[in-house]
Amino acid sequence: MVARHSERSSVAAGYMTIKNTGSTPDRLISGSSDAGSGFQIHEMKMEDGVAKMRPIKEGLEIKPGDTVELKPGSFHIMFVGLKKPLAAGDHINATLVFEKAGTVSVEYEVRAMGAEPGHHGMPGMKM
Ligand SMILES: [Cu+2]
Repeated sequence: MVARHSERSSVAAGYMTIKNTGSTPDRLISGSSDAGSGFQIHEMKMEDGVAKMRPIKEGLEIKPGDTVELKPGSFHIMFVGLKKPLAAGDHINATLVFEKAGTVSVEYEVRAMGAEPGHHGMPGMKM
């Protein structure tokens, strides 16, 4: 699990891979973290050549057997209202809330924005 931040920002983006090993669809509906007051599930899309992100109100569905990758330019977690600036190497404890699987605790390691692009060696999360 990796969270990225930019130096003067009060938000950070979280990336991870979620695998649904069950036989029914599940949905990431909310969550929380010890880094700040807000936890949002976002989607990034290109619109007229501009990257725009929006909160996914209905949650992020993961079909049985599917793997959903939260990554730059796509789905991500947005940590907002950060209590203090994050520094590379910091750890964020977060809780993901799934419709069926319930709450799952995860730990994020903070990396600077733009460092190590394209990390795909993240451990999958078993549900
Ligand atoms: Cu976002």
